[in-house]
Amino acid sequence: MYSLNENDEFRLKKNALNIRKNILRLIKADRAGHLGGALSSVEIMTALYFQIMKVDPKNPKWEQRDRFVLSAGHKCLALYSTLAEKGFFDESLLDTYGSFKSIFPGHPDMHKVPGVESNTGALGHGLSIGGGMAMGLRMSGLKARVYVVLGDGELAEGSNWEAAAAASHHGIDNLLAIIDRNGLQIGGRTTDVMSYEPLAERWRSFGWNVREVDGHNFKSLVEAMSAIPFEEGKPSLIIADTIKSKGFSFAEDKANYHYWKATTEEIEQAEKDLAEIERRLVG
Ligand SMILES: Cc1ncc(C[n+]2csc(CCOP(=O)(O)OP(=O)(O)O)c2C)c(N)n1
Ligand SMILES: [Mg+2]
Repeated sequence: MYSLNENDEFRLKKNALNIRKNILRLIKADRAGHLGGALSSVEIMTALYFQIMKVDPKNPKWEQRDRFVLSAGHKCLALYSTLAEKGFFDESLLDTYGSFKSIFPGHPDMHKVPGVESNTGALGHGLSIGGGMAMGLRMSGLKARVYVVLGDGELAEGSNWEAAAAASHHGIDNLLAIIDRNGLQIGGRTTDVMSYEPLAERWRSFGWNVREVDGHNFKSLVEAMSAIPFEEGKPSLIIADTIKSKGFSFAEDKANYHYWKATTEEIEQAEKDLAEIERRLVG
């Protein structure tokens, strides 16, 4: 079993802080964006890009790379911020977000942003895309893996369940799906709007091997992510329990920060919150 050492955990926490800073930088550029689901997925994205996935920022199309699909495409502020932190493009480009010639649309575009593997944004498609990629890699004899991040509200799209059945039927065990279970979707609690709980049992009944972890804890995330396939011949699923808008004190666990039109006061508070995280991390 893989265990994350303290140096690596510290390094990942610094990456996550920088990614949250990048998210705020994007928001400052356009004064608006999908905040909550981006912030809840930061540790998931950090663990993937800075500990688990084999990618080369200088050669984004490297054939043997692992693939990442952000099925919940509205979380793209987290993806752009992570790709910037990883070095896929210059961080200063983030300041163009929202302007006419920016390479960063409101949902990911593989033709514009280096490192983005698939266009997403219409919820419910990423798992089919990722499952197909994983099958293709297997057929080509490549050892690479595919990682797909889903939102918990997104599961209301029925196409996810077709993809889940297909991945199990085809025994796609180079596929890891991660559900960012922040408990909220666009208009309220996921369990009120459209509940798919109990999630773990449902996915197991679809033939997946499932683990539930604290989605803000690097030790738990990395331990689970590095153990795939959890079972040979089966697709793997991590249900990551998270807090929507994690890190911005005024917005945590509130549905109305799903999409944020930032006020000057809130931006100042977000800056203070990040400075406090930094103070606690590095003193
Ligand atoms: C097919 C489709 N229907 C509706 C939407 C509008 N929409 C964008 S985000 C969202 C809620 C998603 O909730 P969740 O998956 O839990 O995302 P998170 O909490 O991580 O932001 C909805 C309904 C969409 N993007 N695509
Ligand atoms: Mg959600």
